[in-house]
Amino acid sequence: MLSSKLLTLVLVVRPGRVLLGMKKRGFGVGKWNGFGGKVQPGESIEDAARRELLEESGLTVDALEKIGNIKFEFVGETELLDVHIFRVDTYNGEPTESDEMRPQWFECDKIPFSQMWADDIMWFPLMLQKKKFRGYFKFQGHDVILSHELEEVEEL
Ligand code: 8OG
Repeated sequence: MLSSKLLTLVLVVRPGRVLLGMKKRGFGVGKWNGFGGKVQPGESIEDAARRELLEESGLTVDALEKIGNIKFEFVGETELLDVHIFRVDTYNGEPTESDEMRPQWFECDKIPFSQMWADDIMWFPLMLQKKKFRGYFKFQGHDVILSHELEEVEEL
C-alpha cells in the first residue's frame, strides 16, 4: 500500500507575472518551481506553506488561497506525494535568494516549462486563471508522465 507525504507549493502572482525559484539543491534541483516543502508534524498545511515561502523567498503573506491539490506517484516508490497548492496575489517583502531557491519573475507568456516539472504545463493555466483543480500524476523517474488525471473543481 502507498503511504502519503504532505507537501505545500505556493505560487506568487502579480498582474501578468509569476515568481518562480530555481531550486538549488535536493528534490527537483535545477527546475524552476513555486516555493514549498514538507509539512512538519503538528503544523497545519497553511502554516507550512507560509513558513516555506518565507524561508525560501523572504516573502510574508496575509492571505493564501488554496487553488489545487495534486497527488504524485513515482513508479517503484511506496510514498505518494500529496501536494497542496496555494496562490498568493499580495505579499510583503522583496524576493530574496535563499540556500534553496533563486527567485525570478517571469512574464506569464514566458514561463520556462521546459525547465519545470513535466506536469506544470498542464495545470499552470488553471492556476493563472484562478481556477481550482485536483490532479493525479504517475511518473516514471522524474521526467516521464505515464498517466494522469486533472479536473477543475468548485471546492478543494
Ligand atoms: O522539501 P522539498 O523541496 O523536497 O519539497 C518539494 C517541493 O516540490 C514541494 O514544494 C512540492 C513540489 N513539487 C513536487 N512535485 C512537483 C511537481 O510535479 N510540480 C511542481 N511544480 N512542484 C512539485 O513535489
